[in-house]
Amino acid sequence: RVSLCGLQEPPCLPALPLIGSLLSLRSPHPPHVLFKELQRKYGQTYSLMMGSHTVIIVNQHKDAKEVLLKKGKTFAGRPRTVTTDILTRDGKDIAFGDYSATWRFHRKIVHGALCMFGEGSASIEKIICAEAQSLCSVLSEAAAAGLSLDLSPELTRAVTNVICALCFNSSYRRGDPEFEAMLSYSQGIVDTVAKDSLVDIFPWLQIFPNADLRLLKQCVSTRDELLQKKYDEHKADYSDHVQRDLLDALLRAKRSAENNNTAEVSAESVGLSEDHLLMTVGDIFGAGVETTTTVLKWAVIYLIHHPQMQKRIQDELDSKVGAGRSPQLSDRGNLPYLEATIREVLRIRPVAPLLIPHVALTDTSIGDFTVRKGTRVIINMWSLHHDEKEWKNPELFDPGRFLNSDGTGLVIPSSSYLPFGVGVRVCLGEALAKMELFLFLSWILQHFTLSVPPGHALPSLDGKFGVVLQPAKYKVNATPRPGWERNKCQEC
Ligand code: HEM
Ligand code: PLO
Repeated sequence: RVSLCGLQEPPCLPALPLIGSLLSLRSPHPPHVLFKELQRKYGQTYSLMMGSHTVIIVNQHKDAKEVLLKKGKTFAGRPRTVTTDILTRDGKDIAFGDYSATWRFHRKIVHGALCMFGEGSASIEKIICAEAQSLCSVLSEAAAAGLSLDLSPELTRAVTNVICALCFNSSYRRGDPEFEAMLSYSQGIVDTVAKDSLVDIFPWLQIFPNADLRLLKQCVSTRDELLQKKYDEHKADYSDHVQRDLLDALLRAKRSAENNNTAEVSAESVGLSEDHLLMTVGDIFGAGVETTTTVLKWAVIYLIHHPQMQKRIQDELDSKVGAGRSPQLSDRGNLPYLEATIREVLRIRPVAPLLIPHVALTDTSIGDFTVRKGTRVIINMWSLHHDEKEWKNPELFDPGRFLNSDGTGLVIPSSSYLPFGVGVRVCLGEALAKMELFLFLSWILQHFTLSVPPGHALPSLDGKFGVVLQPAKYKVNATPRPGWERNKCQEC
């Protein structure tokens, strides 16, 4: 079909009334893999119908950059869906909230609060290193007892405590019941939210009993209790003179809007209602926990699969940091192989393989295709990161592709690499996540060699598709490296 301006509509998968293209989407593969495959039949950019919504799938970096960067504001909208509305009280958060003055204001407050932790006694670096140290002592205890470990709860606790410090100025000890409750509700949310499940395609299905929706509502209500408790505590000891964390920064913005309250400008109308504050801090807490933990779990899996790469990182650590001190952020430039490994993990297993859907806010175009206002656009990061024209053997884990020819410096070998997105909706936690990945991995590998427990198969490289691409459970042995046996580690 040719539109008025002469541009064509993108090729569309077969669609039926009501169910849209659902029949063409039946596949044993997860959506990101299926959408990559469908390029062969429909080309790099094509559309499909989800119920009554037109969705364009973008599989190639040139079109992706047009959407995210060149026309970033035009495509900055987010769709309203049944599950994300439950999670975010109808889009009153940053990630799933539509493009608006409220969204921009909340991004600014979060950005400011994260920057506040750049320096000083409570600096992010110090907080992360304290957690890395506590993580290493748990691994050390397990090693001394000859135990294999599911690293997931300990990695999650370490990452959670970093974001807890930034959001709530608090932390969790091992076995804390509130932490255990958080682990369980958050997994329930990851398993059920924003998967383009049937209810999101057919909102009227909500009237029928639906196990996923029931689980989501239950998990969201547990999360809400936790957020409300933190909110009430902060409100009770709030002072205009000290800003301890993100929640204080949000409360300060609310107070200042209330003090300037006029008939037209209330805290409510500029998006500083209690709901908005809770949803913003809920986003940062949720994103802060699930994304970084998932990348660390993938990194450990790939290190176990490739012991020679682990050894190379350890050699680099031994020669550039040595045994007399712990790694710090200023070592980042001196440990290129570790950095290259982190980049490769983010390429081969992107945290959010389909990002969060974008929405066209006006009639516009992508490449030679016309796009109508309201169209949903899915950027398939999986296709970008596994594009055979851009990456040699894309399925192969090879940190070396991010190094220059003599292995001493870092490069980005292709423009088809956007692990944190780009443009107005770019990830708000990119800098924090990179610091955490670097420090946690360097501390772990300075102290331990990770391997699969005897008699166990290597952990699976298949991810479970959801709002984040999670690996399956696995166990590891963390063997202290020579010189880092128990006594020495307790000293550090
Ligand atoms: C959005 C990746 C960690 C907060 C995103 C997006 C991606 C992404 C791909 C979507 C961009 C889009 O829709 O165009 C990652 C990766 C992480 C990570 C790979 C870890 C390695 C974090 C952390 C935080 C965070 C630690 C919190 C401090 C957010 C928020 C958004 C977002 C709030 C929504 C932005 C918006 O819609 O305006 N992230 N993220 N992320 N991320 Fe991250
Ligand atoms: C993770 C489960 C939490 O309980 C709630 C939550 C909040 C924000 C979401 C996050 C979940 C998943 C990862 C998301 C993040 C906002 C931005 C981030 C979607 C659902 C990414 C990678 O885009």
